Amino acid sequence: MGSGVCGGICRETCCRILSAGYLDLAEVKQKDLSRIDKSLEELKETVGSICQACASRSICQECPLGWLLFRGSCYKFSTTAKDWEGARISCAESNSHLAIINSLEEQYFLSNSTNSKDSWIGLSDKDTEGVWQWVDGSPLSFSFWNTGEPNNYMERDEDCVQLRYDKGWNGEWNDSSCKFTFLWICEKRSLCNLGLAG
Ligand SMILES: [Ca+2]
Ligand SMILES: [Ca+2]
Ligand SMILES: [Ca+2]
Repeated sequence: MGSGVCGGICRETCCRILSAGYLDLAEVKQKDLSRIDKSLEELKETVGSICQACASRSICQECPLGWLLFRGSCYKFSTTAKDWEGARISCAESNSHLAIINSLEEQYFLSNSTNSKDSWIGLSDKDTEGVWQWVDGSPLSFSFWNTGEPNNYMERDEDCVQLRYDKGWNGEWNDSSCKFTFLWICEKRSLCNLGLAG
């Protein structure tokens, strides 16, 4: 508080004004700080309870109503039959895709959940005969063909894959004509597992 700040005001008055101002500011700052502290505490509590809820999985509905949860994916089993392309479109309309089966666990879960009804999955060789591709463009790594499949049976053009159940089959894969109508299985990522592969 040199003469530059105090200008023409006498030094004592200037000091009083300045220190009063400083005290006011300090008080405001203290109030703000405690308000920020309080907000911070509340935020910590909120984050804590969100984390707890996440851990106990109660924070969000993992799958929409009517979808079954298995290892980070939600599955819907249709109740009507369509050809493969119709089934593919139906899944897309509910923001999902025809089931992509990546493991034996997923195969068993799905084949046990269809009520033994033949069901389309998202595998076809309709683009290039003999090159099997999932609907997301990924190539075939895991497979569960029945013995002798895929076979383009009776030299028919069998380009789409179903889980089959008649005549002693138990959900093994069969290439079938894409024009036949079957039930189908849609898959999408669970809401609580957005980071996991679908
Ligand atoms: Ca899958
Ligand atoms: Ca074929
Ligand atoms: Ca076949």
